[in-house]
Amino acid sequence: MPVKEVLACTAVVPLEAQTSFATRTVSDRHYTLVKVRDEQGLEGIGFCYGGSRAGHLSTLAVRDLLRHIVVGREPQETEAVWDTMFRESVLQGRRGSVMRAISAIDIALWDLAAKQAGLPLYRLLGAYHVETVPAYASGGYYLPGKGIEGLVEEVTSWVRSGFPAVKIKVGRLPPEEDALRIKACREAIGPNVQLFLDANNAWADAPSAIRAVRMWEQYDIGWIEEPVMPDDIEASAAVAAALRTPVATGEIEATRWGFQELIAHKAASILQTDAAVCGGVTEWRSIAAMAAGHSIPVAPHWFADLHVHLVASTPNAIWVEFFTDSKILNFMRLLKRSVQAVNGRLALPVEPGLGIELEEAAVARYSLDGWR
Ligand code: SMN
Ligand code: MG
Repeated sequence: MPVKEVLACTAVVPLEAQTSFATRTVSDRHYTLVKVRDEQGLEGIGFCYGGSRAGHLSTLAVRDLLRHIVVGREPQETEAVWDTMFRESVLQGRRGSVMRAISAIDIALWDLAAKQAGLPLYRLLGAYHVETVPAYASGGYYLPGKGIEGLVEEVTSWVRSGFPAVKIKVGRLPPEEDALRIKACREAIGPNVQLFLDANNAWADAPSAIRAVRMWEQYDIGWIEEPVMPDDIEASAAVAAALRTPVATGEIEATRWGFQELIAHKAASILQTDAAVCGGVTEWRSIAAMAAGHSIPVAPHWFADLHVHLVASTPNAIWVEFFTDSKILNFMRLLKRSVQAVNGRLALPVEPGLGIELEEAAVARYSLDGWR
């Protein structure tokens, strides 16, 4: 059943409180939403994150650059549609906002294909996990007045609800001060819960990153995430070679060619490929398979409602990243329901497709210029 209509919308969703990580302070989040509708009115939903300014760049790419390629195609023709979208946008795109737009369309096509098949997406892709998938709890942001006490409260609440691993932000403070936050977390969660650290590209060079992380290694760190800028592949490799702590990266990286570079340079031990950034479900699966051939695990970035399906259908995918706090990651405010944690794992949806439904009233409230 071919696609009759493709619509896109920009939603600008304010945060209840300003929140910070190493390199930014954020007060609202922009999302591009995509609907692909077939001739019977069945709808696939796709989405991507557009940061906190000009999120409509991806929406514009869907409407003016890519839509004409999708209309009239069957949603099962994901490889062909992807290839055409990539080739046709090669001057404007290849990564960034245009690749996020390609990702959102590809996600919507997979959602529709799975709905047409009457299967949850992970079952259409090939289930590896059933019922639940492994997840870690993520957050640990810098908020005004939060302090070490607030941080400890946050991570211990995750451990109490059963998560076997937790992640906090680092790199905004001098390493000696972050050391106090990390030490407090390790003491609070005990020796048997993994502790991941996310630096969000905090350091300008490898020596600064190595110096900071060495100070923290005594607290048994599961990984250090994005120590340097995404294109500083050699610096990431230098950090990875120097530290006992594994390096995880890739949440802003795109396409098989981008990830091939990371792998070839041994820049990371864990790839955090985000299907809403890298080129959609189609490209995510190519990247995960390439990583598997190098014995590299994948731990996709955020968007748990999407990545539960990809982790559930990929043997070398090890975690879904789960945010418990919608004050910080507010995408779930646009949804009727969101994936649920059960004893520290995530329950796989039973509905056909991704199993998500938009809360249209919320979308309308936050929309910049409606569905067009
Ligand atoms: C993050 C960045 C942007 C959106 C959500 C989450 C963060 C993470 O880098 O990996 O937790
Ligand atoms: Mg991150």
